[in-house]
Amino acid sequence: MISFIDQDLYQIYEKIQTNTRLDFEDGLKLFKTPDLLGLGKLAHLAKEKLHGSKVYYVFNRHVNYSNVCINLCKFCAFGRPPGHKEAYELSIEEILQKLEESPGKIREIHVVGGLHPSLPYDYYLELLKAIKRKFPEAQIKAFTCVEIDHLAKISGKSIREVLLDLKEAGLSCLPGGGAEVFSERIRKKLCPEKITGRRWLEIARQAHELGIPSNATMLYGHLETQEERLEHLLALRELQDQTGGFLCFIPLPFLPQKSYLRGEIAPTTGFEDLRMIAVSRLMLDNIPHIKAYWVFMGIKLAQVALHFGADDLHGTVLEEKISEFSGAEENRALSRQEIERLIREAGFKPVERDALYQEISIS
Ligand code: V47
Repeated sequence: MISFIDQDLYQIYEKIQTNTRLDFEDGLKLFKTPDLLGLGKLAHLAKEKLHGSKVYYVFNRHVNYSNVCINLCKFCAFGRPPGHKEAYELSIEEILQKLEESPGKIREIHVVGGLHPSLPYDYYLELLKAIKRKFPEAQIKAFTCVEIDHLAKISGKSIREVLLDLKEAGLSCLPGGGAEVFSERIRKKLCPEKITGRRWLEIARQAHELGIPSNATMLYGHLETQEERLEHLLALRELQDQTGGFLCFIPLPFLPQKSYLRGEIAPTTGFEDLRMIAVSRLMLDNIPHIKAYWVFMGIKLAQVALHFGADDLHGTVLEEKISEFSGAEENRALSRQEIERLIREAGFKPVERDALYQEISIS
C-alpha cells in the first residue's frame, strides 16, 4: 500500500493510476508539496510504467566547436565575444583528431557551440559530413534550435532547407539546448538576444515534421517562478501531442558560479533538483525519457534521481566545455563500467542506447 504524508498527493496518485493527465493546478501542488518522498514515489511509479527497471545511458562524446557567441546570455559562462582572448574555434581537422582519441565505440556525438558571426554555412555541413565519414556507426546529435535559426540567417535559407541540408550531411537528431525558460519575461531579462520560446518550439516542430527528433531542456533555478516552469512543461507537452518528436526532457539546474549572475542567485539545492526531475516525469506524460544530467546535477544526486522519475543517466561524456566554463563540479568522463555500477547500485538494469534511444545489444 502506497502512503503519503501530504494528503493532496492521493488525488494525484489516483490520476496516475487511471492514466488521467495532470493539469496546471496538479503541477503547482507537486511543486509546493513538502512531501518530497511522496512526490518521488509518484514519479517513480510513472517511470516504472514506462520503462520498468531499465535505466539508459549512451557511450558518447561532446564536441563544442566554438565558444564565440553573439548572444552572450546572462546565465551562460561559456560564450565569449568575437576577438576575446579566451575565444576559440576548432577546425574540422582538430575536431576529428579529438574524436579519434576517444576510447571505445562512440554511439552519439553531441555537437554544439555559440552563435559564431563568421564561420561559413559550409563549415557546419562539412563538419557533419567529415564526422559521419570517420564514424559511420555514431549518430550525430547536433545544433540546438537556436543554432538552426542562426544557420538559416547566415545562409539565407529557410529553417526547412537548413534542416534538410543537415540531415543529408549526417544529422540524426537535435540536442535540447537553448530552450531555457520559454517565458518572455525571463528571456527579456536573461537572454534578450536569443530567439523567443515560440520560435524555439516552431523550429523543433519543423524538425520533427522532417523526421528529425529532438530533445528539450529547461534551465531552472534562476529568476523563474513555479508557474513559468509549468508553462514551459505544458508547452512542450502540447507540441509533443502534435508531433511525437521529443525523445527526452532534461531539466538543467542553473550553475551561477561563473555566470554574469554570480553572487545574485544561489545554486539550486538537492531537494529542488529531485523535485524538478519528479515533476517533469509526472507532467510530461508523453515524452518518453527524463534525463538526470549528472554533469550539472552531480553524479551522486543524479544516481538518486533514478528513484525520482529519471530513466536516463545521459552518457560517458568526454570533453564538455559548457560545464567546464560554468564551474560544474563533475568535469570528467565516466567509463561504461562506472556508469553501469551507478545504475546497478541504485537497483536498476543498465541499458546502453544510441542517440535515438534504440537499445544496443552488445555481442
Ligand atoms: O542551452 C548554459 C545551459 C544548455 C549554464 O540534448 C547552463 O541530450 C546551467 O542543452 N548553468 C546546453 N546551465 C546544454 C544542453 C544539454 C546538455 C546535455 C544533454 C543535452 C541533450 C543537452 O546549458 C544551454 C543552457 O540552457 N546552460 N549555461 C549554466 N551556467
